[in-house]
Amino acid sequence: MTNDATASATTSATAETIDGFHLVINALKLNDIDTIFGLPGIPITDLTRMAQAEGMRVISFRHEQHAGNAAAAAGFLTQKPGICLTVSAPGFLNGLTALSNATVNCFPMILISGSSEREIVDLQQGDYEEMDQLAIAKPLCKAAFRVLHAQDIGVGIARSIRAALSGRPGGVYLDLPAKLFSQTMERLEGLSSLIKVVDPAPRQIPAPDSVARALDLLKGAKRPLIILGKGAAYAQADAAIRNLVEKSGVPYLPMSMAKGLLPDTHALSASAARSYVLAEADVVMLVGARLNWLLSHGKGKTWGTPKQKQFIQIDIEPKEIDSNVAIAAPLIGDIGSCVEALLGGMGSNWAHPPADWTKAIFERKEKNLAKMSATLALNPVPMNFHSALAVVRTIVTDRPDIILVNEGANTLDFTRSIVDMHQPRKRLDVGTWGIMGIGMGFAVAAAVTTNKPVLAIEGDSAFGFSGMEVETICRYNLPICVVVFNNNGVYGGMDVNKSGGTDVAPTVFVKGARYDKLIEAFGGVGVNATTPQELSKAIVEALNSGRPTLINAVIDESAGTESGRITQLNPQTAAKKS
Ligand code: ADP
Ligand code: TZD
Repeated sequence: MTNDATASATTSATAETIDGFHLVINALKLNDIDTIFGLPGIPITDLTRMAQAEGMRVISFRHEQHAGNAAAAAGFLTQKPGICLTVSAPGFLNGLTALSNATVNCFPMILISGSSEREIVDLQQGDYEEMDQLAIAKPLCKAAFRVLHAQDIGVGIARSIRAALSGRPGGVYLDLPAKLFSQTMERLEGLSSLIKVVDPAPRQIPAPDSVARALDLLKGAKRPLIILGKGAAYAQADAAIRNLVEKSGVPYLPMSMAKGLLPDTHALSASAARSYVLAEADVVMLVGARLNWLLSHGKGKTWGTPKQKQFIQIDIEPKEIDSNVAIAAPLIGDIGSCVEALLGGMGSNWAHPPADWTKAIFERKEKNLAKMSATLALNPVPMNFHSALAVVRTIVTDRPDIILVNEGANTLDFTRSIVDMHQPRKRLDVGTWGIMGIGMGFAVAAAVTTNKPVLAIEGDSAFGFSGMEVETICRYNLPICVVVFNNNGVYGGMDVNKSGGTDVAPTVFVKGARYDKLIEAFGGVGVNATTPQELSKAIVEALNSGRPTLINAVIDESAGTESGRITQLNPQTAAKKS
């Protein structure tokens, strides 16, 4: 629809009055929100123009899901809710996947959607893009609000910010019907109705007896383990967390997005002995990590069950406790406060875990790392995941400030295990759902919010979900280098059509596709890389120049496995096992 297009942003306000558009913009700015990720159209086109005119950064996407993903990643990186702005019904629905995903990941974001007229929607009289958006959003996010009157805009935005950030962070939906934007109020009265949210994520200090209980359990452990999750990365309590690990001397495992919270090369990292420590640990302290499918629900073979295990869990959400197995020592509070309290309670001569535990871990680590080095040193033709990722690993070690975005199946699993991270919050990936399509949205948010170079390592299928956003990357000239691991399909390109028909198998794509050509259409740099040397040269050049780049990395189409490391979740495999 183009009939709302006006050459410049018009406003219903006068010198003495202020309109709904400007109340929204002022309310966001008052709360230090300076960026909107969105996609214009009725009824929010003018809002995007006016926000830009008022000095906000407005990043326009090609599809709302990616704008929403960008808002979610911005929320995770900055501890401020990322804003995604969409049009009504279809635009809202396109943004909704990102809103739900943000909520599942505990990332703070606000999806603001324009909506049709309440009177028509409620009588279902068929308005333009009619939908009862508030009702649909409610079960999929942490909170949902609608504002009908200009004088309530301040409250609506304040409540949205507070709901997104306080307690367990998450997604919030804010419904702004079209008629709201042109409502006017007396200017001073309007401005004074806006709220600057005070202390939106208040510290939550753990109860002293919970701290003592946790320390008692940890002290008695023979084979303790700390697991750091993305909640720990979000909390920005990096120094305290490092202190806790080092002062306790307890080996730790970072979950995917907690990698780099301590450098992956840290002596106490147990990543290279993951199976061993999960099976053998007797006391496990979870720091901002849920015992969900990513940790095999805290039970079964992975955990060496039926061996006795006890858990300490630090989380801001009390309802998380006992979600899968009994938690012997829950520690409810914000991670910074909980970790500081533990450090305080440990005193100055806390005994490190028994040496036979740390020694056994160290030996397994050394063996596994040597095995991995040998695999990484091979140079097969065509490249496989390992030879391509050996290059990425070296580059990320040389440039630890790079933000790595990562999605795919094999591309995800191999990158996570091969590429060491050295700084906190430098790895963004498919998160709790294992969702494809976060790639370009997360990359844009990372570049926009941090001004650091971004390297997106993408499976060819994964890239396809958000690939059109390379135009967005070029349009804003963002320092993003996308590497598509092109193995001709979903998981690989070897599948055959068992009917013998002419259609290719459902997982197979056009063979030998040249993804690098896509970005050239928009003035970016495209490179086809068939060897580790070509790949390395192209990534280094992209990072040095800061120019939007897409590298088509040609990977052996037989190198991957079905579903990467989660093959066991495929129904047929699961059925065979049970
Ligand atoms: P991972 O996938 O890395 O294992 P999860 O997303 O499962 O991590 O877990 C993150 C946990 O962190 C959630 O249970 C969430 O409630 C918690 N969390 C998020 N922010 C904080 C915080 N500031 N303080 C305490 N807990 C937090
Ligand atoms: N759709 C969505 C939104 N999320 C998903 N996770 C999937 C579908 C299913 N899926 C995966 O779990 S991984 C994947 C899909 C389609 C793509 C794997 O292929 P790839 O990576 O090319 O991205 P590899 O490296 O070839 O395995």
